[in-house]
Amino acid sequence: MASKYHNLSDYDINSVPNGKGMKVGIVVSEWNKEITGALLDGAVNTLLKHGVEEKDIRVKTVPGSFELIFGASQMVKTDVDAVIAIGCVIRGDTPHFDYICAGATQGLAHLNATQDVPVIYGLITTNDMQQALDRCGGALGNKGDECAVTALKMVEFKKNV
Ligand code: DLZ
Repeated sequence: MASKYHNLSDYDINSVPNGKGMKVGIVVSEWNKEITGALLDGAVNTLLKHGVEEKDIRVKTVPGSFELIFGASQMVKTDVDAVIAIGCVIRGDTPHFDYICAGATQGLAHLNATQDVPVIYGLITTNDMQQALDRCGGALGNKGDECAVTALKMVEFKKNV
């Protein structure tokens, strides 16, 4: 589970389906923009690398991670094959962190279980800024890459299930 034992950008390139013709929506939170922007870049670059065309990647921003639920719930109603929700919540001095993390996670999990389009969990929840930097292109890779690969695999899964 711990990312410190796993580089988020490491994957077997041969196991990733070709994304040509797949449409992917990305909902990205503006909070901690430095982090979410880097996660977004990772996701987009990985999708392009695996054949998704630029015109088939739709990016929309929402104010904070809590709004990822509404953003993703709208995005799944469009013609996309998968939705990636990208956000970053960094622990502060109050329990707010726990409520946002729990709310966003439960909301996204609910969508994933009830809608016809896979919703990929690209929310990073960290104790401090350094842990977030490590996971958006730093020492532990980029969770955006991981989400893009997961999206392609889940679209393929749905095709074959
Ligand atoms: C309010 C808030 C706080 C304190 N921290 C974060 C954060 O670290 N990451 C994040 O994505 N959003 C944060 N927010 C904003 C909430 O997600 C949400 O936008 C507001 O509570 C309004 O619904």
